[in-house]
Amino acid sequence: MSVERTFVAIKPDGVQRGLIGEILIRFEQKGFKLIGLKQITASRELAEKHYGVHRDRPFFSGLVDFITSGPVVAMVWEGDGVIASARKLIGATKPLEAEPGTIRGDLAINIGRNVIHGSDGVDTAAFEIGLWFQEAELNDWIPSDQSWRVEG
Ligand code: DAT
Ligand code: MG
Repeated sequence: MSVERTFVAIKPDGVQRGLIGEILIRFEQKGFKLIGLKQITASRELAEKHYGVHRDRPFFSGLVDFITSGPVVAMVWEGDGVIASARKLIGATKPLEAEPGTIRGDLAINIGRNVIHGSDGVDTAAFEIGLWFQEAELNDWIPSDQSWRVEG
């Protein structure tokens, strides 16, 4: 696997329900490296760009209403294969199909309130990181225990 970066966001329902710590700890304990973190209330313009691929879907305007309804916690995580791994930690889009042990499987019921977003590929990760973060908000750093997380 190669070292990648992915964009993850705790949606307004996750923030309102007090799940920020519960979600952060899963990525932290997995061993991924936190590169960027901020709380931000998205503008409609930002939300419409973020969910642009769904523009023609019937749920699009409701989705934009929801995602702009309050603060989200936006993050960039780095690590080997983090894009696919984060999607596994997050679980299936429909929470009732998400396995127990995943974030959505453990913490969500409704597809329209599924707590968290994660990029679904290399191109979307790059696009979403650039959309939500300025370069200066991203931190390159070496955790002091890095040698214990990766093969030597
Ligand atoms: P994911 O968030 O797992 O990448 P997606 O990209 O297909 O899923 O959809 C983006 C979000 O849109 C999803 O997290 C919740 C919402 N959504 C998707 N399909 C929906 C539907 N049929 N009805 C209502 N909301 C939906
Ligand atoms: Mg998606």
